[in-house]
Amino acid sequence: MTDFFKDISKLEYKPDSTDLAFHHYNPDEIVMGKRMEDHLRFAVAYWHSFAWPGGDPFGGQTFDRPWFGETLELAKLKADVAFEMFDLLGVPFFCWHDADIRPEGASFKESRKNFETIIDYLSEKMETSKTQLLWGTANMFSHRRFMSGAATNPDPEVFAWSAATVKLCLDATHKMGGQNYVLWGGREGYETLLNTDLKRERQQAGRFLQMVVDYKHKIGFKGAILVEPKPQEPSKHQYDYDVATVYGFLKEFGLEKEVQMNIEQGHAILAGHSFEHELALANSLGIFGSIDMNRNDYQSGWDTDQFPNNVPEVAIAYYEVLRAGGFTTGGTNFDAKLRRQSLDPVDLIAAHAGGMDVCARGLKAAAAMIEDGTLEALRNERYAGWDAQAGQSLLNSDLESVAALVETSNMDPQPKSGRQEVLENLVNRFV
Ligand code: XUL
Ligand code: CO
Repeated sequence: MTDFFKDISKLEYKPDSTDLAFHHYNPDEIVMGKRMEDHLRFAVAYWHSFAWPGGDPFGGQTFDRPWFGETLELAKLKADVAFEMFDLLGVPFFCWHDADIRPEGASFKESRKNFETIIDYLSEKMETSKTQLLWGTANMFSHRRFMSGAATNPDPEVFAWSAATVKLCLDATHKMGGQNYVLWGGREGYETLLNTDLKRERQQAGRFLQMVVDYKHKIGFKGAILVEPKPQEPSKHQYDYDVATVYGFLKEFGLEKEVQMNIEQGHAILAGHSFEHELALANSLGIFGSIDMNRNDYQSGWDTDQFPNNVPEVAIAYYEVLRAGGFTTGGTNFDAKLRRQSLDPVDLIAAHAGGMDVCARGLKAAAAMIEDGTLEALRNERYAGWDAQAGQSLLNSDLESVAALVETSNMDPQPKSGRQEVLENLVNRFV
């Protein structure tokens, strides 16, 4: 045991207490026939909670963690503290980037050896812990070698380095029994079109993703390959802009049956969408996978990665998750970080506990809306004409026949209310 969380004890569900506890998240509570824990499938993101030093564009490190530094010994201390936090929170999952968990070496080989040492260390911890791996991923955006992209880099050697990195991370994810592998291309995009061959870069990205999918099958990794869309930041423009753009990309390279989406709340907002829009679209395209839960500051326009605290927004998001049939390999990863003034160990615990409570409230509200059924009934009623014989035969007809039908049947369509305010009032009863 380290003494990092020395004054904090394991969190329990105590709805009426004012202690540091869960007030809404009750893992064993049954929601729509399933334990709440199995619905939400919470994961802690290693990078924000244990690797991020608290910097922003105007200031450097604010956190003073005893494990900061690039040695194997410190990486092990970081892992010890991480698993202590997982245990305090009782979370079923965590997620990592290679760079979060291991010290960078002087060469690829040295970094690989460091990585493998830490993967063994984490795997050992997982043997006696409830917390397992939701997904692994490669950080191919922080080191300067990736400044012009990873798979989309103008330099083929960076493409090769990136391929070697993903192979390593996919191997480790597979070995640890990870349930998914994520690709987020923070620098797979451009800063200026003036120096960018957009066509070539997209082809490189397509080939790269094909290689990842081929390798997944070769090693027998049964988890999902997930792409995480984001429109910009750090790049001015990112190729994986949003769900619709990524779907077009997957279709172009014949990968739409192989790859699903990891959808992040803050990224949806940056793309000018709502979280629920991205979730509903992915579901309708058959590519919904997992979520990164957080929230952006609606005024600043950055990806601020704050812990969620808006229950109505989260409820509508889980409503779409439930409509998609819930998570299979996916889960709720807190891709969220403390504010840089939140210096104390207790802030890390409170942030996650609060986020878990907000998600629990959202899930319960979403389940109540599904169980009530009025929303779905009203939606279905709106489209009832398409379920009737006349509507169905229109879809099997042709332009000329449909045109003739309009006159022969004296068609006279009557506008009907969309009932938006009624529906919003209805949702308000549940959140
Ligand atoms: C960055 C982001 C990443 C991915 C994993 O905005 O969301 O942390 O989730 O690389
Ligand atoms: Co994310």
